[in-house]
Amino acid sequence: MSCRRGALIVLEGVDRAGKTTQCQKLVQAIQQSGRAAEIMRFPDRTTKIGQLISSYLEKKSNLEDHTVHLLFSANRWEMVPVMKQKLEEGINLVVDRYAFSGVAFTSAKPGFSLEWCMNPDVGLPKPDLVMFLQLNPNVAANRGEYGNERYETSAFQRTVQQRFEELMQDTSINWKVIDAARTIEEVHKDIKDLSENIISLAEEQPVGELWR
Ligand code: Z5A
Repeated sequence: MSCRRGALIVLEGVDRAGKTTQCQKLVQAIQQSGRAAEIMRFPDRTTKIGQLISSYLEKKSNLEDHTVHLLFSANRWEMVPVMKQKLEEGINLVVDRYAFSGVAFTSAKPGFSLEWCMNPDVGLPKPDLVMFLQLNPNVAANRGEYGNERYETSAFQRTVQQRFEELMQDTSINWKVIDAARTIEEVHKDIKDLSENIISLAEEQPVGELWR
């Protein structure tokens, strides 16, 4: 019997919504249920492209806005062979930010349309489920100060949130909005329940292509 494929599950959200915390808890929960699961995150700062991005985010270097957008996309494309192989092997991938962050952050800059920003990511492996961790900026503020990286200002993050809301109008994507203002365990329970359903459904279907 051929191996059933893994599900591609993405967590998105604004700064400090709890994406990393929840990705780690979800991977543990899937593994405890006896299935394979791994975490991935974008940007993946370990590759050469990822190091260029990391230096830009840390404000150690400047890059032209179109250029850095394409680098974020290239950083996803360079991981596609690995992602496809893992999914085919039956490993469930839990991904901390994906193309939706790419579009939301660049299109929050002046002069960038959603359409232009989406184009480089057309055809990436399509997530079976995208959970958006919704968090009011005032609640996020109680989780500590913004860091020193580029984009970590409240005005920019508000525009990013609006762009995410526009992206969530797209019914070709399986979006689920999660109230991230609750306790870590309450948020985790919702994420785990939604993921369990999608893991069973995804087993029966081929991996789709994003925005195609
Ligand atoms: N970016 C881009 O421009 N283009 C792209 O294509 C991509 C990304 C993919 C990468 O940041 C930056 O790159 C990001 C988008 C841009 N810029 N910004 N802003 P990153 O991925 O390296 O880091 P991050 O995604 O910004 O991390 P984060 O948003 O700051 O954190 P988070 O993952 O959402 O949250 P967390 O680390 O799990 O939790 C934050 C704190 O809150 C921590 O102390 C937790 O213990 C606490 N926490 C978590 N959950 C709760 C609950 N439920 N209650 C109370 N406290 C909680």
